[in-house]
Amino acid sequence: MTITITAFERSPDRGRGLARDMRVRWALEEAAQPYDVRLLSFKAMKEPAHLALQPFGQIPTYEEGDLALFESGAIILHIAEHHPGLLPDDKNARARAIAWIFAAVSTMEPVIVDRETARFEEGKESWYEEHLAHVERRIRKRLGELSARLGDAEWLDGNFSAGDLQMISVLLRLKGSEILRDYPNLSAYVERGEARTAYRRAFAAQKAVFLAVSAGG
Ligand SMILES: N[C@@H](CCC(=O)N[C@@H](CS)C(=O)NCC(=O)O)C(=O)O
Repeated sequence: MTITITAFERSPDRGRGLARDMRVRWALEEAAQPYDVRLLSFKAMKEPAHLALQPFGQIPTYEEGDLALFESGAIILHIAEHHPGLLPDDKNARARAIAWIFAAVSTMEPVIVDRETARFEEGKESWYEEHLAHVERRIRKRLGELSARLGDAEWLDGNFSAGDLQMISVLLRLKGSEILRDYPNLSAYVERGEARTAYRRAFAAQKAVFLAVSAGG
């Protein structure tokens, strides 16, 4: 059955791999599943046809036969549950890997995204710098906790799993910032994720969309 995902026609991150279709592409590459991509303009994302798939008018979505899914965490869990390689066979280890998918999107991502929201929406306010200091303190708290848990391990819990995939995807939003550099084990963890063949294939596919659109003007 053909898998179709949605992605930005013109990604605001200019092909830096931050748009959330990247996680889904990465999971599909890890699972060696071919997929089609439907590119959407910002206008199309808010129209009824897409809202029927994604009630918040966002990407990514995932369609396969009569299944339509939204939320990157749910999509990644679905892919991981239906293809080998992204979740351990042992029941308890599997449950823990799933917990890391949730930790990435519900504990780590909100504080990290807050920093981007503050920059875009409040960057010109007189109180922005002070506010940013609070936002960054909250990020550092979570990074410190995650760093302590990861320690010297290669991945969060045994072998690479969908939990690592989602966590690294979230941490990548801090790539290049000194906040992440202050946690060398987390920086190295992110780099290990980026070095995976599946990640590189997914990144190249997403970047190709940006390059094609740029070349077309
Ligand atoms: N929690 C959602 C977030 C989806 C999301 O924020 N998508 C962004 C792109 S990465 C988007 O579509 N932004 C455009 C908008 O919200 O209008 C998920 O993980 O799938």
